[in-house]
Amino acid sequence: MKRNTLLLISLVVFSLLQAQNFQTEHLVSFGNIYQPSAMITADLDNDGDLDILMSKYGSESCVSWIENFGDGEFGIQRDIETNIAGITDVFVSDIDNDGDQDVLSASQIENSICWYENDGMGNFSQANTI
Ligand SMILES: [Ca+2]
Ligand SMILES: [Ca+2]
Repeated sequence: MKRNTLLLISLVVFSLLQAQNFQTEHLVSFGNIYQPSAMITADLDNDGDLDILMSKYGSESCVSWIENFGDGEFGIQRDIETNIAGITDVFVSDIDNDGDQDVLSASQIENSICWYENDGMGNFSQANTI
């Protein structure tokens, strides 16, 4: 009996998980996305919604963010860094403990880790090399 109950619970959970279908994909288009290397979401302008932070690795290596308008629509690509080659990863954290999300980047080619101070509205400082 106990085994049958566990089997029934497992089947119900499995059925519920199978019922979670994703709807149609939504393309976030903001121009050339050549050789993207990393992407995360974070509220970079403190308006309560998750924006997109991304990096590109190749000849157009950069760190950029795209504002989420909160209704499934996104703004234009805003560059944070365009002078460091080979950016392989991005991360966010409140590095200076002022309540907003600052951005970090890692470059495989330049063997560097940098952070960019956020003014709280999505405007970022020049690179601070760590
Ligand atoms: Ca936001
Ligand atoms: Ca901060």
